[in-house]
Amino acid sequence: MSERLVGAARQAAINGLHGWAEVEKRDAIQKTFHFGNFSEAWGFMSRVALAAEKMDHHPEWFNVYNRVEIVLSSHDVAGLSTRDIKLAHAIEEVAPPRDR
Ligand code: H2B
Repeated sequence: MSERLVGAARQAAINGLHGWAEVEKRDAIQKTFHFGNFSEAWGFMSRVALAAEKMDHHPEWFNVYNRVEIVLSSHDVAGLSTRDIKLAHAIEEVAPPRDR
């Protein structure tokens, strides 16, 4: 378990990510990914799921056809932690080029 990210460390961590934004009225970050079709979106979700299982840290997400919206937050600290930032970086590695 790691601690909630606050202050300058939090800002630096978010700034180090591409396209991730803070969620309004919630201590979490979000990003939406776009694909050519459902199959590509599902392939991406499968890769993210494997990474998440390895890290024992899991995304909240919503998929409709070719779009995947992901929210990252650490439930055990009720907010953003370094585990969310690590998972966000892992997600970027398997993200489609247009969203990187
Ligand atoms: N994922 C997220 N996003 N937050 C958590 O606090 C969390 C998790 N906890 N995945 C993990 C699993 C925990 O429940 C297990 C028991 O390690």
